Amino acid sequence: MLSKSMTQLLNKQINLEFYSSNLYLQMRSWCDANSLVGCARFLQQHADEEIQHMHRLFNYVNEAGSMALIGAIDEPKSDFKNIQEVFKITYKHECLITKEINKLVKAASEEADFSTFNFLQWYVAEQHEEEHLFNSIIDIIKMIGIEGKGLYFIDKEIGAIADKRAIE
Ligand code: OFO
Repeated sequence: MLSKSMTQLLNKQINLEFYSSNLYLQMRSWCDANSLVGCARFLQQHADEEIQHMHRLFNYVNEAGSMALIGAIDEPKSDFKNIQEVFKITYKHECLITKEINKLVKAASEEADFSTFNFLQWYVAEQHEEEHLFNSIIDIIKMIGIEGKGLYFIDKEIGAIADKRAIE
């Protein structure tokens, strides 16, 4: 059985995962509008993953005897300077998610709610991967550069990352 405060915290995280999905979906739209098909593929894939993260939490809250609640979801940013800014924002956003997951883990530990503590370990591992993934994309963009044909090669590289992840 979840405590009232733990239920509220997990519901807040459900909302944040929804927001993450919408943010990446909106970025996908920006990439489509700017003919960056590889980046669009990657961001769509990531938007779908965030929905899976949301469902995992949603099911856990309901299975644990509480009720998952969907609140209002903030409107995501839709205008970006360039692809570098898009991925800088994704990295910053994932760092924020990590902080939120850590707060949840801390709260579960303080309440001695070991079921939730155990459930959250999947998110701890996932955040480590997410930060690494987005940080490595920022490095790729920096290395290739967005000038001239750079954008074409960046798009190809990021599309290839999406394709590789799709078959893993
Ligand atoms: Fe990209 O992170 Fe969800 O949890």
